[in-house]
Amino acid sequence: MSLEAIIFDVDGTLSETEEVHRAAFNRAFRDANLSWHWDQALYVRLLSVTGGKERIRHFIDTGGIDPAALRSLDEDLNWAIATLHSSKTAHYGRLTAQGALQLRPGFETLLDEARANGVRLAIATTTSLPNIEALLHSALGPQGAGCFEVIAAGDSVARKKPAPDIYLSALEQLGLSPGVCLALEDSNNGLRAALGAGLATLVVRSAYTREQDFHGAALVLDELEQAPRALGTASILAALRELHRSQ
Ligand code: XBP
Ligand code: MG
Repeated sequence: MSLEAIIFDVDGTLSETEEVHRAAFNRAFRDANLSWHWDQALYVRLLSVTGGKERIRHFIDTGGIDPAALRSLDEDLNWAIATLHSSKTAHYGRLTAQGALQLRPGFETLLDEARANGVRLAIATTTSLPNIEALLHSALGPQGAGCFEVIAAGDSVARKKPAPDIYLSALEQLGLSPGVCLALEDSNNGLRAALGAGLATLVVRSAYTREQDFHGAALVLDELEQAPRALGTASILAALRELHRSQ
């Protein structure tokens, strides 16, 4: 079966976004007069929980804060977390609009090659749609989001990665079986989600996931642009076709 579609993770895969997410979380906490500050050492642990709202809740539930700070939040904790997360998303959009992010090496080339050769493109991500649109607009221009035929994102499914739900949603919207697709991921959570949906997966390690376990990946690279050399092909798309064929 030939490769008909490529399904991309966003954060850490398309772009090294997590430092901008981390800055956005900290600005939202500051705006809410919370003394919370997520440094890199803490954030690498918190990233084991996918989803920004779920991550904030995990931080609260695992005792990361003093009870006084909790009392400063709305009595409806879920409402308070949702409000904090909306503020964070607004900060992320502003930081991204200021040019804080670009695509990782090789990704824009792959998008161009895929579109020129009729390979369909989709996104399956835990992050929220405004964040995706902000990233793609900043990195690819006003037509950026239009590159992708399907964008399966965030709260559109009941269970976030490592559950396979978001990849199953992308496959359903594409109308394709996993056997004619390839997933690109950067994290153990994302890899497990893609494998759970039956997708062969290429992993490109990212800054926050470099030490994670990628057992089950079809191939693990430090950068996508290494794929042609790793697979003996002339282009990145040809490398992904070869990787898909060999699975
Ligand atoms: C990564 C995530 C997201 C981001 C933060 O998603 O788990 O939660 O860290 O974005 P993926 P939100 O790797 O699947 O793209 O605050 O919008 O969740
Ligand atoms: Mg990711």
